[in-house]
Amino acid sequence: MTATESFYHTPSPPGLKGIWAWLLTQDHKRIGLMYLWAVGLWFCIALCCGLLMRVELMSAGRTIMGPEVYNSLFTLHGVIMIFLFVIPAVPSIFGNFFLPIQIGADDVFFPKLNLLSWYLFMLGAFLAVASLFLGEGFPDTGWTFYVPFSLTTDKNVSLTVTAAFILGMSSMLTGLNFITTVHRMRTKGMGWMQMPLFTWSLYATSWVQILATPVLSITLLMVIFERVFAIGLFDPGKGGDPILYQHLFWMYSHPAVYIMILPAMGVISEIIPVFSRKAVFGYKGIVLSSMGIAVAGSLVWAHHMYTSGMSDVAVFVFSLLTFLVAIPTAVKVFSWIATMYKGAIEMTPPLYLALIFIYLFCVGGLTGLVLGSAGTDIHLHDTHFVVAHFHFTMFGGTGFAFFAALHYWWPKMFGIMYNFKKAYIGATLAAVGFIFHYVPMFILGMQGMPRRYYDYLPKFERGNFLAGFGGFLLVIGIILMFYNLLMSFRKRQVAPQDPWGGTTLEWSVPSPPPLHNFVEEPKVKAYPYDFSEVIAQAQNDQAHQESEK
Ligand code: HEM
Ligand SMILES: [Cu+2]
Repeated sequence: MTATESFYHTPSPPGLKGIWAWLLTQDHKRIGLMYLWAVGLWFCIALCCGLLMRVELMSAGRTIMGPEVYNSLFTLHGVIMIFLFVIPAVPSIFGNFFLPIQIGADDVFFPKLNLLSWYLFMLGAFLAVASLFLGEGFPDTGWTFYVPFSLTTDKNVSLTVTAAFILGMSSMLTGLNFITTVHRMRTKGMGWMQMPLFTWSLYATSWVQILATPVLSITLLMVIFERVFAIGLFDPGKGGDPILYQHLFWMYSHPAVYIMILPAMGVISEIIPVFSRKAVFGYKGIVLSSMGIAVAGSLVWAHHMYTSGMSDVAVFVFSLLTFLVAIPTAVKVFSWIATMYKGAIEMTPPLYLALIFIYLFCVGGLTGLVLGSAGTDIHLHDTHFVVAHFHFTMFGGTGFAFFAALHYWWPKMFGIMYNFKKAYIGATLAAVGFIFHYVPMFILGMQGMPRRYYDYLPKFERGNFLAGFGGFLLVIGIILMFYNLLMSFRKRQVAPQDPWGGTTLEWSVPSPPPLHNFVEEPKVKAYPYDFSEVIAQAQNDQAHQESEK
């Protein structure tokens, strides 16, 4: 143990005990952990919904549930996965915990606002689930709440939409907090180009959060107004336009995929240099590409609407812009690969998960180009190809980056180490299951199996059976990974301050960190990924061992 008490032992505000020391805390690390447990719980629930749907689809016709239940599960799965897992997971958990430490600060700029964000998140989550049991039953619109169906269905759409509205507020406040923290709280001597890449990615994400989320909030309010007052915003009979809804919805929801993926890319940009013992290749390139993705990614929303009857010119322009986003994305992938090239690679579970991320995310990204080009999209729109594509990017991407981040920062957050062998087995099983689960869906989609359908033609049965089988492998792998991490609480194998040889500031503080993060003034390196000391230390240790032999 270190002489300084960890933040587990010193609550903020002081004097609070037990559960209140957590529920009223203003410490960014405790709030990060509170998000961890909440988000983890939601993820498991949504995972179960997904698996149940997949079981239903394993054979044609009715298998374990009726179509109504399927539609509800389907909406529940989408809403939870998007609004309660992939959007908040990395920024709210790891961003809250590590952003202040990485820039040498005590806390975020607005600690109380941070706590409020957590409460809004919990309130939104609670309302989303409550709408399942209130009214006529859970909405069956899918997470996109498309009009006109969302206006006419007698299910409890208004409440779910309100929940999404509140979740949006939570997300905006977190973004605002991070931007202010980065601008105002960087420790003395840390210039913009000395900031770790994870912090940079969160900074870019935060701008998207505060600029795009209001669009969604207004759109959702419009849906509520339509449902309650029928003023005709979207109803052509009253001079409204249903396509307007799609534009407004995707003006948020496409940028939202960058809210999901940018922090994930930030995690990978931390992990790759550490385990290659090499300065990240093209630091500035990664920084600029984060900002580039944030800007370009906000201009491509209508690629979700090629088949909705836009003009050909609009289709052409949005297709072109969509392809432009691929450039900054590819810059990142090439930088990661170039960082590993001729590096002293040390294989560990976080690096292994990061490599799985790169592979799955590339498949997701490249199939995104297939959908981004209008010609092929006409054929593939609303087929299972789309389902495979977005699970590859969101689950293979953000999901696996989340697992990687958990394994990378676990020793720092809890001060304990987990079992490597079990982590590898879990990760491998999850990755193999993932491929068996989603690759068949690409093929099914190309053959014409629609998405969001309860039943399908008998000729699609084999592919769906395989996908269901892969789904089980995937879920077993994930359970194993989580189980292994949780078991580390039982074994309590103490983790050192810097188990991986990391160079960013979080590795210069005790594991777990003390309340005020830094015991002494943090020393800022001229360049955040300078491994010369770590390598020299390792060589020293080795020489020492050999002289002792
Ligand atoms: C990070 C993980 C995941 C995310 C972010 C995610 C997200 C989503 C989203 C947004 C939808 C679309 C819902 C809609 O259109 O309303 C969806 C559909 C679906 N998901 Fe997931 N999901 C994840 C994991 C899983 C897993 C593990 C399974 C199965 C074991 C699964 C099975 C399904 C199924 C069967 C559908 C319906 C597909 C359709 O017909 O369009 N998902 N998911
Ligand atoms: Cu999009």
